[in-house]
Amino acid sequence: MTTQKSLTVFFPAHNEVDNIGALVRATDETLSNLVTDYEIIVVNDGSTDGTRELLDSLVREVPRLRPVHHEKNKGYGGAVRTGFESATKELVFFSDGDGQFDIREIDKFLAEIDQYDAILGYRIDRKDPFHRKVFAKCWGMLIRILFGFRVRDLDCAFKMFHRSLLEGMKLEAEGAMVTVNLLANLQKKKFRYKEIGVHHYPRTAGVQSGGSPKVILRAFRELFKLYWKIR
Ligand SMILES: Nc1nc2c(ncn2[C@@H]2O[C@H](COP(=O)(O)OP(=O)(O)O)[C@@H](O)[C@H]2O)c(=O)[nH]1
Ligand SMILES: [Mg+2]
Repeated sequence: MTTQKSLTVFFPAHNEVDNIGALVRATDETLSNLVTDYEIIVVNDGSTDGTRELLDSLVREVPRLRPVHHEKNKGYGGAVRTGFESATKELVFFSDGDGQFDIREIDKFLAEIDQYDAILGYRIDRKDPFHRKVFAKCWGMLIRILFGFRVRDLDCAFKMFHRSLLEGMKLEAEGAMVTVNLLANLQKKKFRYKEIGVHHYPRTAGVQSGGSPKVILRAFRELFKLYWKIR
């Protein structure tokens, strides 16, 4: 059923040439059956694998696609910020550009968003290496201790917000810490949210970087930098 909602969907993407085309097409097909007004933004974060060229040519086939390019790689947080800043519709949703989620599950989020400020996904059965799941548990506990809030799956890249909620919000994290930055800010505003389970699939192409030492170290650096500012 199509609703009158207006929706921006965005995906951060760094070197996702083998994933992003199928994801954009699936998103366009899904949204065309769900909402009357939408845009699909892909934030290409300085990819060097042809993601940029692919997106620029895909616009002819998917006119609702709006690629936004970073000349240089900024990191996940920088790309998420660009996504929020580029969004123009009333609702904003983001997921990953690697195809590890099923975009069709967005229908459950659209059905509930009118009653909440945000809908946050959690991965029902996370398809990641064991050490990543252990790390995520510890990270979640640390955030709970430092910031006093707990969500079921902090880094689940399947979240929807009313854009009005985000206006004027400053996100400073350049890395994976951006999710905590965002949720801590919203927590201060006492936002009302619901958590909904979504399925998660193994990566079938491209390289996973979410658990790399570089990403983890940066998250810790930004955690301590931001702790005093955002708690
Ligand atoms: N903007 C940006 N996105 C990245 C970067 N590294 C990974 N990504 C994107 O972030 C998403 C999640 O990355 P991934 O490596 O799969 O992490 P994981 O799912 O947490 O293991 C994917 O859409 C990637 O394309 C980066 O340096 N910058
Ligand atoms: Mg991934």
